[in-house]
Parts: sequence; C-alpha cells; structure tokens
Amino acid sequence: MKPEILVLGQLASQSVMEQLEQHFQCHHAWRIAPPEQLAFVQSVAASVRGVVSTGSIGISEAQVNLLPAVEIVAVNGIGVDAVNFAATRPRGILVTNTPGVLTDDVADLAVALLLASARRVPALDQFVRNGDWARRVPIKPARGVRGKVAGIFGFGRIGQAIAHRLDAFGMELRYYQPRAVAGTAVTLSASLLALAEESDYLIVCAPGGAATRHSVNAEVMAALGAEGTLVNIARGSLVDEAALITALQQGHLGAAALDVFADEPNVPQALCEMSNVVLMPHVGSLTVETRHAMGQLVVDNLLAHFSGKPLLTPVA
Ligand code: 8YV
Repeated sequence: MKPEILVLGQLASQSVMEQLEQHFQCHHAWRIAPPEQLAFVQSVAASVRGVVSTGSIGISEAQVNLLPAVEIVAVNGIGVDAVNFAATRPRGILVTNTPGVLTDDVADLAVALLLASARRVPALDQFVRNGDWARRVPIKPARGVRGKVAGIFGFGRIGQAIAHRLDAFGMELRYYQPRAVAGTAVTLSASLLALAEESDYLIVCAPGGAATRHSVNAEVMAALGAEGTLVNIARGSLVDEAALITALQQGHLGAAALDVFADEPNVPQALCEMSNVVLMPHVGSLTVETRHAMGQLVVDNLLAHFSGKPLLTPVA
C-alpha cells in the first residue's frame, strides 16, 4: 500500500506532482477552498504519514495535532520558519527542506532587485509606456553601483552567492551575522546596525523566525540613510514593515526593493504607491529549473524516508 501524504501546497513542476501521485496516496488540501480545508484534513488525518508543504505555509501546531500518524514534513523551500518545531520535535516528526538547489536563482533575483532599484527600471519602464519619453519629459539620472558598499545581512549560501555576483559589479562588500564565516575575504561588520551604517545597499538574506523578527527596525533603516536602499529576498518578518513605510515616507530611507512581505500576499497600499519601491510577489526561487529541482528533493526525501534510507536534506 502506498503511504498516504497530505499535500498542503501545489508544487510548480508537473513531473514532481506526477511522481507524488505515482509513489503516494495524495490528499491535496491545496485544491480545497480555505473554509472547507479543515474538514477535509480532518477527514483524512488518521492515516496521513507524510506532509508536503511550502516555505510560506510550513505547518502549524494545530495541523500537527490533527495528524496522529505523521512521521515527516517535507518543505518545498529552504526557509522552515513557518514550521512549528515546538509541535514536531517532541513527537520525533522529521522535517526536510530544499537547500542548495535554489541558491543561484534567489541570489540572481537579489541582484536584479538591487539593479532595478538603483537604475529605476520599473519607474523608467512606466516612463516609456506612459509617453513621458515621447513628450520629452526630462529624465533624472540614476545612481551607479560601482564602488558602492553592499552590506549582506545573513551570510549563508545565498548571502555568499550574492556577494560573489556583486563583486563582479565592482561593489565593496561587507556582511553581518552573529557567527563569523571562516575563510571569506568579505569583511564582517560589528553588528547589523554597524553594517547598515557602513552600507549603501542592505541586502537581507538571513533566516526568518522569532529570533530575527523585526531585526531591520527604524534605527537600522535610519542608519542605512536617505541615500540607502533596502533589498529583502528572505522573509517579510525580518523587517518592521510599518517602520519601513514611515522611513520611506519621511525620507529617512532612500529606496526599497522587496520580494517578501509581512502578510503575503497582502502588500500595503503605501508601498504600492511609492515610485522608489520595487515590488515582486515572492518569486526568488520561482524558475522552471529550480522549482523542479526543489520538488524533486521533496519527492526524494519522502521516498528515502518511506524506504528506510537516510534523508537527503534533513533539518537539524
Ligand atoms: C518559496 C521560499 O516561496 O525557499 C524558501 O524558503 O521562500 C521559497 O523558495 C516557497 O517555499 C515555495 O514553495
């Protein structure tokens, strides 16, 4: 008999969805409208042994408590801040994620956001489309990035991949995270506040969760300054979004380029109205290639678990 799994989020790769169907008896909660989802999960809960989730959805304490037989939660994403470990750990429920395979695409998007903000790509795209160029409206020169300082908050795989790329643009690099990284040529700043003070661009790629919630606060944004730009490709929870809006409105911060938000998919109207803000709908890893590789890791972790083999990418 195929193991039964609860699929909480749709995975973008068709081949991955087919493999899930091939190897498991799938209960697709994501196909059910939210008001009926709880009843659906309750109706299948007793025999569910595995869960497929996403970085944003994770698994809540209430969901874990609904599943008496669950053994493994396979997250299609690197961030596991939405997984309630206080509920999974005491029951020995295993958790896997998808590190490594999404590094390049997420780093690429961070650089794309930085450049789009510096060179005002969305605003100038509008400028052409709405006829301002044809009307010969004067164009304010953008700011170059060569020689500017990029401060990277969170210097894991993704942070280091961003550093590697920005080095090729002639930017100066610094980073901050609580634990120093051995063997890097990039300078460690004394604190996040110091990093913001020393940087023209602050790029947030630290893990989300309670420990880092609102690390980028009003003080950090003021330190980044009126000419500074905040780039966030990690989690909305890392930034105090209300303070960000105030800082941008009052000119304490120059610009922002954001792929992630506090309450996705709801983006504050104030941010949508600012021309010095670049907005993306949480798509750092959303390429055909990477979403396939992530989904394949989800499938391979589940197959390993249910055949008694070691997990490929367990979360410690
Ligand atoms: C995805 C992410 O949004 O990896 C993460 O932590 O946030 C993203 O890659 C998501 O998990 C896709 O399912």
